[in-house]
Amino acid sequence: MKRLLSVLLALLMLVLCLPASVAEDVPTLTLWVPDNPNVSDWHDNEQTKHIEEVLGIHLEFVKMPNDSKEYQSKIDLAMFGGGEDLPDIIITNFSLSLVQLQLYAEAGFVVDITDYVKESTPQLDANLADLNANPLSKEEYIAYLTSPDGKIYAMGQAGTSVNNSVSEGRSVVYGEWRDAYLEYAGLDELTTIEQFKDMLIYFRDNDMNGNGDASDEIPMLSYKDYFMKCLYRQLMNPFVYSQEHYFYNDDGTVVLSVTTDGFVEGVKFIKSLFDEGLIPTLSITQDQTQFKAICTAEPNTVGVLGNYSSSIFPSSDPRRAGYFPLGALEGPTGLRQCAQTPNIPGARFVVTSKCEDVELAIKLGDLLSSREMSIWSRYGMEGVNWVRLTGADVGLSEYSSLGYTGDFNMINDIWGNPQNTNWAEIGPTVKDGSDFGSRLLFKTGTGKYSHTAAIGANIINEVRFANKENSMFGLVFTAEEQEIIAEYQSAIESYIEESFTKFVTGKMDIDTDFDAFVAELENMGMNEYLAAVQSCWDRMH
Ligand SMILES: [Ca+2]
Repeated sequence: MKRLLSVLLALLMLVLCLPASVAEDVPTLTLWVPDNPNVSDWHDNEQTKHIEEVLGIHLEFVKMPNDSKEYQSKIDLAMFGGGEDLPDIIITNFSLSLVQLQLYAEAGFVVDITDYVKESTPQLDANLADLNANPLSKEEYIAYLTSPDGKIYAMGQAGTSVNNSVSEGRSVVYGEWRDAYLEYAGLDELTTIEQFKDMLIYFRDNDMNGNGDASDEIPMLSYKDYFMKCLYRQLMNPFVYSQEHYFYNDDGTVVLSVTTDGFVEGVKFIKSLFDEGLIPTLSITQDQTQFKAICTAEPNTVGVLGNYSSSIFPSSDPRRAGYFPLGALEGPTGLRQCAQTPNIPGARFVVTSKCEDVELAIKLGDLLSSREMSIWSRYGMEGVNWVRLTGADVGLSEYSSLGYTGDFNMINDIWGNPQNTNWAEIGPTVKDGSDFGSRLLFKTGTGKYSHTAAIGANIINEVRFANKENSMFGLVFTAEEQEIIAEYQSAIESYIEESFTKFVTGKMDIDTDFDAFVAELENMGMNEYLAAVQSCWDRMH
């Protein structure tokens, strides 16, 4: 009897216990995620467990294709197929189109989260307020994620490194040769475009590499892929603001920089470099393989690389760490500027009409956008994957010229490998170029041949001259505007590139052919093109 009682008691306890765990009624959110090979198991994942514990929720995952095109078509199918198959939340490893999101919302399957994003994201707000080198304000975060109808349908991922934000408009100079010139010229640093030209002449006329031949030095060299970026923007910005797509904001009016007097002056200056043999025309025609072969040969022959870095050198070659950004050079009218791409967030987190608790979904998006989760999602866990360094352990930072020290070190780097520690930066995260990843410790020996440490040593002379007033980035075009952009943009840009190379090599004359050049741009639809950019700009600002 006593035994029966104990069995009954045990059964009763089991019955009482069973519903107890189910009856806890843990809210569940279902997420679509890409089947990324580096996230071994979305359920059995340290970051998932942490999130579930912090928010008191359960997360269910449905794996979608890791390939962005395939993932996008799954989303399209579900959105335009009645929405039955949708999860509560979609997170992606690519940026969704803000115009497309608006269409999904108009079809009734994506939730307008404007008010939530503006007012109910304390962790995101704290993280944004903490960004340094390439900051992103809450106002900018909102503007860059707002669809053309004025509503927000997604939370975003922002993480442009400070290096990537300026690298496309940069040329780098060989430090040893630059220093020899500065000493010869009695200068502390290179400031003006005239000093720059004088330096190239010095490289041309002297046996810089010490091989007994004063004629084998190439003062500046580029290649076709980066000629209109690294070389053009570096040398044109002292004359007129130059960024991608050649347009700029002139106090609310969109202007094509190549139609200005500044462009004419810039062309004349750059042409003088070609005329004096300071830049070989090979820079316009050769590909990266040829460029690399010339630059990496021994002894060194190239002074200035029209390239974003010296990463073309192997890590065993000291020259990899020997090239430094020129920094913004001052033009004849005192202009000293460069273009810096802002830290633009891409849409990576969408709440669908299937979600019954939008507030909870936003809490998840907000938590993922926190500093702690953004670091976790990229670098893993403190003490397990990375450590903070103090005292004598603190080393050289990648961004030493921005005042940062190497106070962070990876001890078990999981990035790019199958693991179950983090979400591999899928979904909304917010970082900037001054953050952990850029503050890696370069230990003696490895740092010696790091091209990024060399960049960081002079990047201050780029970012402190970033022109934000004239810059135009993060444009969100409507479908109609996009159609116009697609029709004209690439043809106009090809014509600009072709004409610029003709101007600087003497095949066209900037004095006599400039008017015809502008007239041809007009023939090509420049005004209609600029009107589309203007209409987008006006809506966004
Ligand atoms: Ca020589």
